[in-house]
Amino acid sequence: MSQPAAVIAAERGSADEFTKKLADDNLQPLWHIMGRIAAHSPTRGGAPIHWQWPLLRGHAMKAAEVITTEEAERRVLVLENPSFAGEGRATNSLYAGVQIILPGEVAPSHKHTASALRLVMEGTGAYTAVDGERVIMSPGDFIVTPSSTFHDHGNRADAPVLWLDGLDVFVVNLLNAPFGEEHPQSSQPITQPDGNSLKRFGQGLLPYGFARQEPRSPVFWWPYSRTCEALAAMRATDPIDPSLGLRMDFVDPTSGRSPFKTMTASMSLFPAGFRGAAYRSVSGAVMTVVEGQGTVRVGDTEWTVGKNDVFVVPSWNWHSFSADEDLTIFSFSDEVLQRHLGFWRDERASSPTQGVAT
Ligand code: 1HN
Repeated sequence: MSQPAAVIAAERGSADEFTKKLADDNLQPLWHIMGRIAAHSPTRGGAPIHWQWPLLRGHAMKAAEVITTEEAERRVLVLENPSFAGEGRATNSLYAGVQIILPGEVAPSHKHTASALRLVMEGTGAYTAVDGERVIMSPGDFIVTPSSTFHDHGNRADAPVLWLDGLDVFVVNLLNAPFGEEHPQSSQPITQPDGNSLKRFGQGLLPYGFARQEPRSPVFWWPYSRTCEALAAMRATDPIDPSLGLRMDFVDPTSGRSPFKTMTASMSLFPAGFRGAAYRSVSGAVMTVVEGQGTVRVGDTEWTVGKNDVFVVPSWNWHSFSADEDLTIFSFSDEVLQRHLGFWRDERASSPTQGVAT
């Protein structure tokens, strides 16, 4: 039998009072927050967002006029998802930024728990030094800085160098595990020939007695020329995935696994004429166009994307790619971490229009 409105209101009032009393004692009724803390599907991946390269590059060049790398420590424009205003997140779990370093500059050496990746966007001849070794950067190169390794950057060329940074800082912060330290010298001492680790550990050979230092990848540079060769070989022989095109994941050649425990990075080629089927996974991703131009659809948003544009495909958002010319896209996400935890899932559209707003 239904109760009179006055009785319901009185009960509601005493329930509100009860909730307030609980809060005073640092208690919460689970029935008020359960939907929020244990949702039935992902809702907090942030918004789909697209930054065009001319805008990013223009702001980065301006930043280079207003602050030095020494002052800034790292001169980076953080790609912030508007759903996480003020938090510096690109997705719920990933950090992304565009870094610029001018000729003659040094970004001083430091180390931190967070792992970092770089994808070179413009300019040749800057370097990243990791653990006593430098790699010389060229566009399209993929470079990693493993957790807690000293790293610094410098530009010995005659033009600015810009790259995309990706870090797992929000995973580290979630677990409240950040530690960091400046190196006593702004450029760490170099003890190895440039690019030596790729030669020693990246050829399907290992020095006799090699012992892995988990979780550190001994290779930290994947030159774009090699990535292109791998993709071209894949294109010649392999079927093209209807959603993912031709995708190669970057791996530590000594383990066959992602160079990080937290982030998966990949390079995908969508051959000219590709019309991708909709796809979604629980790992939100940050992507950038390395070569070509195409169309990306995320839910009911569609972007024309060109070289060095950066965009975010949030977790569990249906998305698809089309390419009128060969389109090469770099992507990073938390896929490897979610797979390890047993959380990972993906879904493919069962009809060509699924996930596409009408
Ligand atoms: C960092 O160390 C770099 O080394 C770039 O280039 C961006 C963002 C947050 C924390 C550390 C770099 C970073 C960062």
